[in-house]
Amino acid sequence: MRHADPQVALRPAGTSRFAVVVSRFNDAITSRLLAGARAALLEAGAPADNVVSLTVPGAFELPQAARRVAETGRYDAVICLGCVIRGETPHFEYISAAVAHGLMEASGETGVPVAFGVLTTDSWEQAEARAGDGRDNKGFEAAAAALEMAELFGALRTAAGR
Ligand code: INI
Repeated sequence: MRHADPQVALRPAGTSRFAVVVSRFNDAITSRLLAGARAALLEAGAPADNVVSLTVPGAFELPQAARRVAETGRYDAVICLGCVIRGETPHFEYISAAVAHGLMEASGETGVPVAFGVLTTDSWEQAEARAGDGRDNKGFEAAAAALEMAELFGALRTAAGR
């Protein structure tokens, strides 16, 4: 099943700054998501100095870090990357739900867009399939969403005279 339209152009990064928060748990997958996110930001013209990446132990820690990063006011969007696999933990439902809700809250409470690049799959194979080289890499998709949201929020600030 395809989720991304590879024909859709990335929004230009402009002068926006991005923080990528990456979970170390299932690093073989999340490092691939980070590569996808970096590829998207690079393709969108983001200078290397405008992209920082930070690591956290597991997906559960992503919302905590995303919130603190957003609160610094230094970033126009935060991209969160992680991988939770159902077969590997009885905590799957708890972690997945906590991460999804937590990232939404972090965005809502800070006013900074937070992109959800967290795989929640039934198997390692499904995770690998979403972390490949193409534009349907979930990290690439999350970065594409962050680019669009950073641009949108910037336009809204300008319209509001801020
Ligand atoms: N964290 C993940 O990112 N993915 C997982 O699949 C996972 N499993 O399987 O448990 C996982 N657990 C760690 C969790 O995110 C926290 O780091 C840990 O509970 C400490 O707070």
